[in-house]
Amino acid sequence: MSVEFCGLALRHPVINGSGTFDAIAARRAFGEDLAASFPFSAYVSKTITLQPRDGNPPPRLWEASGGLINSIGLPNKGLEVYLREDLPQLADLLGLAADGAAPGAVPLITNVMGASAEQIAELLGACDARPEIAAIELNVSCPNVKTGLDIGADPRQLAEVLRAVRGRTSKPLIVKLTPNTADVGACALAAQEAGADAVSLINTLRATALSPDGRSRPRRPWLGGGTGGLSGPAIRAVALAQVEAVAARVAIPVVGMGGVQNARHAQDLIDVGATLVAVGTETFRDPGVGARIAHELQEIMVGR
Ligand code: RRO
Repeated sequence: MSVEFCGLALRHPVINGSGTFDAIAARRAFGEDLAASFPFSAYVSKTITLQPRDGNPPPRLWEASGGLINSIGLPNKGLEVYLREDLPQLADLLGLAADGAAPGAVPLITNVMGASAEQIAELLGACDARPEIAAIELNVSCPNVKTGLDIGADPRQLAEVLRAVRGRTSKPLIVKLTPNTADVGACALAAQEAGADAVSLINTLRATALSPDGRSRPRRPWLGGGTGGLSGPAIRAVALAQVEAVAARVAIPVVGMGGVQNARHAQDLIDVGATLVAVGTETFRDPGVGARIAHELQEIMVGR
């Protein structure tokens, strides 16, 4: 079940989707058992920005048919506090030595997002200096401050930004693609050509929900942030199609995700070319789902 990913030796191919599993909060809730048998083979942090952010006003969640619309809005403590306060706790929880060495430990992948190449360069440079961080995942679903368009939705803009920042880190760089684009394969190829070591997908699909009070006119958006992103089983078939399209276009490893609830769903993503599978929304229902899926995947592989 072990798998090599961007130079990292992972125990199995199941990791978490960024923003869906807060390991520090989970340790408080579930105790030391979590550290003793961490459910994922690598841990992906929630998205960190340069400055602290409060996130969107409530409501932030809408339960859709077979899925969840979130409009969380990137609440986080900002880079400085993440590095000072969260990183030591994560290193302890994941079993990382002070120099980042991780024999038997769970490698840490820090997810970052910036609204310009300058911001992203600063985030990458700061993460590069920390041995606890094994790899960096760059979330490119953020609107460009100048154009207002998502950086990752346009292959040319994505390549331009990546070329400008790539030199700021020698750690593996995973680009988390947005599914809200005309040609996700072209975006993945642009990322590869601009120096990405891997791509991950899919992030959530742009979605909205109207207030259930049908009498209000005009009908109001339910989510405090206006629109949100759809995740969960409702997007699984879209994820499978996009992961297949991307894996056919690039030579770098692909992390597939979107609506994975069991090993069959994970195996589907692997069969269309994913090296790793990430589990997101399902972890809200079952925080131990990563270990369960890894175990079930092993049974499928033995039976093949
Ligand atoms: O914080 C969010 O609202 C959020 C982010 Br950064 C993301 O990448 N995907 C998502 O569904 N929500």
